[in-house]
Amino acid sequence: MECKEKLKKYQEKIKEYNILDFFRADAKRVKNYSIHFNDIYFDYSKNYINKDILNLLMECANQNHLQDKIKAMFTGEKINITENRAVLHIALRNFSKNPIFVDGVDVMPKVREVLQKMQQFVEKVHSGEWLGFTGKKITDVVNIGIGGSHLGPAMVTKALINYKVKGINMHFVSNIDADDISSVFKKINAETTLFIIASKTFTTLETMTNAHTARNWFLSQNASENDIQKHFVALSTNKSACRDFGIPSENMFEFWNWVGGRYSLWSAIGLSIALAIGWTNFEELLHGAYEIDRHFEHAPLNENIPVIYALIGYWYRNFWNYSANAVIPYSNELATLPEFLQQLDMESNGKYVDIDGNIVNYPTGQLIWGEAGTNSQHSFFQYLHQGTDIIPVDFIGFISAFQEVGEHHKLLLSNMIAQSEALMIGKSANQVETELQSQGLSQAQIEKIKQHKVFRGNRPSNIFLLEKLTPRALGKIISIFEHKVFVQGVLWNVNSFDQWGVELGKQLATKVYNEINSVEVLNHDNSTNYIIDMIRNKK
Ligand code: G6Q
Repeated sequence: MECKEKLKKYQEKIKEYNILDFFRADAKRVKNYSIHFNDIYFDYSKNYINKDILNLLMECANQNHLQDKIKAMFTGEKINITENRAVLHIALRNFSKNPIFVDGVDVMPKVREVLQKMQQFVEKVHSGEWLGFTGKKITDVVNIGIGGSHLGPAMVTKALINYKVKGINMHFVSNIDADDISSVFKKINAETTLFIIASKTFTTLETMTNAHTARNWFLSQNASENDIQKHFVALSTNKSACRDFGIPSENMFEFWNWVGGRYSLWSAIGLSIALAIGWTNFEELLHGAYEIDRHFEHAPLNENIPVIYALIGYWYRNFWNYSANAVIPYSNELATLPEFLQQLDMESNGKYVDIDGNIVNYPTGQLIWGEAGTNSQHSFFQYLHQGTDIIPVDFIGFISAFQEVGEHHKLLLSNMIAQSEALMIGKSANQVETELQSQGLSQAQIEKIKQHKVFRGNRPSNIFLLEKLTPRALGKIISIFEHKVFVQGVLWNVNSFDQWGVELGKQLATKVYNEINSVEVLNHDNSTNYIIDMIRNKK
């Protein structure tokens, strides 16, 4: 029998079990279902899993040649088959001396060269050697990019706010809605502002529109064309488009087509991060990711954090039919991590065609969502505790705060621990009854409200606990998620590295835009025609 058949049978068998039964059956469950790796503690004991299930999940991973595929990624094979590209974000943080070849050429010297150029630039800006057109030091950096050229840098910069370099204010513009860039213009001075145009292709409509608006605004502030080179830099794979925009090659930080947009914060796309937190901290971020890369590549599957994490997600998606997964960081700085993960996970694995071009007959991908704790406890946690759907939850916490203020941090962590426990143990009718009796309610009153206060529990969760939210720790967290997405892509047999849904949007908008600006007869469906007409006529 195939592993999938066996897992289906297993699910049938244990679907009425309670996670607590697993704890009762195994006094060492926590030890057996958790991994310590350097400063990361990953507790996956509160799940519907046992050794048999994990073994079957590994069997599925082996059937899909997981280890060969990990090797293929790390050695630069062109695993992104629809774009005929290697997938080498791991090369961007490869601190070993080992070469990595693409088409017979070692990519590492170029990677190091760009990192060095970035470092020199960052240090010049911070030291004041790099000056604006009136001889003033740079105080504001505006990153203009979208999707993969925005979400990672914006998330990391916010997450590491405690490491922020003094005297540099960061701004991120992504939306084509003019309100986004206009609000930034109100806060900056052209003489002391550096614009970073971050776009892998340098053709993305939103980014190029914002970039031209920024350029026009800059020129309207008593600056000349010649001054552009002091205030605009580009992060891209498209040298000629950067030149056409007026950015000379010295101001261009290159990366390569084997860096996927949503995996690009480690590349030149991370320039805004390095400007925000300083070069050493940026390198620390890369080192964190590198540590996990080594772990992912070499640890046995049953001790491998991204692998186990991915297998559990696959188990729920494909055998329990849970289509969503909440990620809740108990850290205000990490509030935008779920947003970043939405792109990473959903753009990578939201695919109904497998790698061989067949329509799949099983679910793939999942709805990733979340928000920082404790805020989310006061919004959607109700749904997690008593909603009709079960949503597995992944908690992320840190033992120490960056700055301890009174009892805040202990209270924050207490909430995380209590939520994870409550999701599992729930609250029985008997407990509710005793509680209500002690409050002096009559039996009739108790019967009326009792059921509303019962929590069935038995809702699974994982906990990631790290020492502190440092650049290195964040690098590790992101890398765990990247590799988890990879493993799930292997299990689903999809290409996790293309994004035709995004490309579709890029094409469609241009066509509609041209039609809005013309009087030609429209050939869409009636709903689309009518709305285009309304915009044309502004009514
Ligand atoms: C990411 C996607 C997508 C991309 C943006 C921006 O993996 O490809 O989100 O990052 O569309 O693209 P550019 O960097 O080319 O402007």
